[in-house]
Amino acid sequence: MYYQPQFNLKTKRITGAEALIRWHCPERGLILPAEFIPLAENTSLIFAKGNWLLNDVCRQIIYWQEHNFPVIPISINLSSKQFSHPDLAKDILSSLTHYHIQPNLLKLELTESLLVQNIEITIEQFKALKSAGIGIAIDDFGTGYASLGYLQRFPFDTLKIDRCFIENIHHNAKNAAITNAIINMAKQLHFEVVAEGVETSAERDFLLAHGCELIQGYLISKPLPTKQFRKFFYQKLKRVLKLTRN
Ligand code: G
Ligand code: MN
Repeated sequence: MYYQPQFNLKTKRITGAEALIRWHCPERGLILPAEFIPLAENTSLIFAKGNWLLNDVCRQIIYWQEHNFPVIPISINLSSKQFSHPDLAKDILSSLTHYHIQPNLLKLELTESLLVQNIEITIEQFKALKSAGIGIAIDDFGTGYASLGYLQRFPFDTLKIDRCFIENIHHNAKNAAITNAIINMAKQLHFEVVAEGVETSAERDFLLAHGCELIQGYLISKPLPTKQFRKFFYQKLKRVLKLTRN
């Protein structure tokens, strides 16, 4: 598992992280989830993987807690098979109970294309997860086939703007218009809004000027293995403490 920080541009602090699975294949090197998750989904492997991933993240949260490291909410991405599984809410809640983890330390990310399938079955499960205190984010917002009606019916807390709209936002008038509309809508609906795939300081400055304080992307950091992630966290924290002292 790798962890990519989410960063608040106003407070200059890391406010969370997204857990991202990576496969180091002895023959082919690093393989990204876009390639191996669809393969796993076509077999029943994904159920095993989904539970492994959740439990691995839980163990990591516990490890950080036990070692007095700052604990921040961790987001995980749900796959389509996991999403439509009738025991989804039960399995997630029982993992949290098993590891004694506060539900507000976990966030679930769902892509729009997941929502379009099985909406009626899953809406109840997500209401249960949300009322337990787990955060729910809509991922890659703007690229799938979901209608705005999903925003009204589904219990989201966070909206993540897809990186295709963030790219070159300071030069691309269409991207700027779409992103501004998403930011404004998210604010009025009282969702937290996160810009994904921020790669340049010009993109960052544009987002901050237009009211989007939370960002994720290579400008802040690539996804990191756990030890490097923690090191990075402390480096950022040191910098904030220095700034506030001066
Ligand atoms: O769909 P989702 O947002 O979960 O995708 C996360 C993926 O995006 C990860 O594989 C991660 O490595 C990649 N990613 C994260 N930040 C950036 C970025 O700034 N630029 C690009 N091109 N990819 C990114
Ligand atoms: Mn995601």
